[in-house]
Amino acid sequence: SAAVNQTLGIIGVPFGKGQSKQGVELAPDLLRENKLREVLQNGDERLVITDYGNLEYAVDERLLQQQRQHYHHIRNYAEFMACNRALIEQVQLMLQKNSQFLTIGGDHAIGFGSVAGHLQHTPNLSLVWVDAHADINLHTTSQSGNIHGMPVSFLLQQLRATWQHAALDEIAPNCLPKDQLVYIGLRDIDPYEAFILNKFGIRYYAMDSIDRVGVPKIIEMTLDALSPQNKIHVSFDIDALDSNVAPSTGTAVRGGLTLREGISIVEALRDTNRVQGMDLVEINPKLGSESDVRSTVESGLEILKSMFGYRRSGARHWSNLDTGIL
Ligand code: HAR
Ligand code: MN
Ligand code: MN
Ligand code: MN
Repeated sequence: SAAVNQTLGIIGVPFGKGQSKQGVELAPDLLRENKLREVLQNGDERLVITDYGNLEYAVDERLLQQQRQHYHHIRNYAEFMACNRALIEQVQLMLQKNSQFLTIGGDHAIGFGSVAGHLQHTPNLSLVWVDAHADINLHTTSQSGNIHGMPVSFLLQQLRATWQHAALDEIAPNCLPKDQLVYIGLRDIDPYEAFILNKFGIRYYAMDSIDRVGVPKIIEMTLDALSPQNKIHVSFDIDALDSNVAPSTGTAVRGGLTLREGISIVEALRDTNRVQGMDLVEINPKLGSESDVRSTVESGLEILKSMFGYRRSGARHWSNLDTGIL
């Protein structure tokens, strides 16, 4: 691999108001307590990690007014926008100083700010959304009112008009064309989400496709679909993994990716050397038993370490070792 140092910025986003279960806001600090930094470092001194702590934000009157006038039927719109507005700025700061960044949620509502911030720094971006859910509801289609089921609709060029009162052009003028999005792992799509995915011809590889052709073929089709020149953002919802390896999450769905399939997807994307940003979201340590929480955190860390350094085929920095021993 390249001799240049790899620099990674980490931001924790303890935001849980995109859904209604307590606990998801504890995940960034819990991962840190479980040696996030050491796991990512994996003994490779060429990886320089900067942890920017947890994101702070403030709600203002204008957002409250947007909520009252236009978005009162979805929960916590103003908080969502305030948090994501801050995250959009934070991601750009991290990319000015680092070659890559990692956003740790929090619920998946923060996928909007993380990807939108990335798009403002790097307009030619592709997005791989690994999830059991499509998270593409509009405020007019959501059955739950939970905004973690909507972030993708804020990102896509073709859906932006549905958020006409959100002033998206002010906080995030660059958006994502629908052909630069691929979903992997879906298995719980709302009827109106299915309508949207099919109306716009958005590429999605649901679990049935993965069962038919396997992960290597899914990755091949994913990379064929995305512009080869583009950087890549990987937004990884822990509930993409099967609930037997990631039980502590707010909307667990059975029949998901095995941990090996998850690792395999992340490794293949990493090996393009084009991944510039990643999210890990929806770990909720208040759900399930102590051992459920432990296995969910361990699975999350396995996914992250495969993206940022660790290789099942042996550490990449072996060639830098002192080989005087032989
Ligand atoms: N589609 C459902 C809704 O809109 C469930 C969304 C659940 N989302 C997440 N993130 N857990 O993927 O409410
Ligand atoms: Mn999600
Ligand atoms: Mn999900
Ligand atoms: Mn607009």
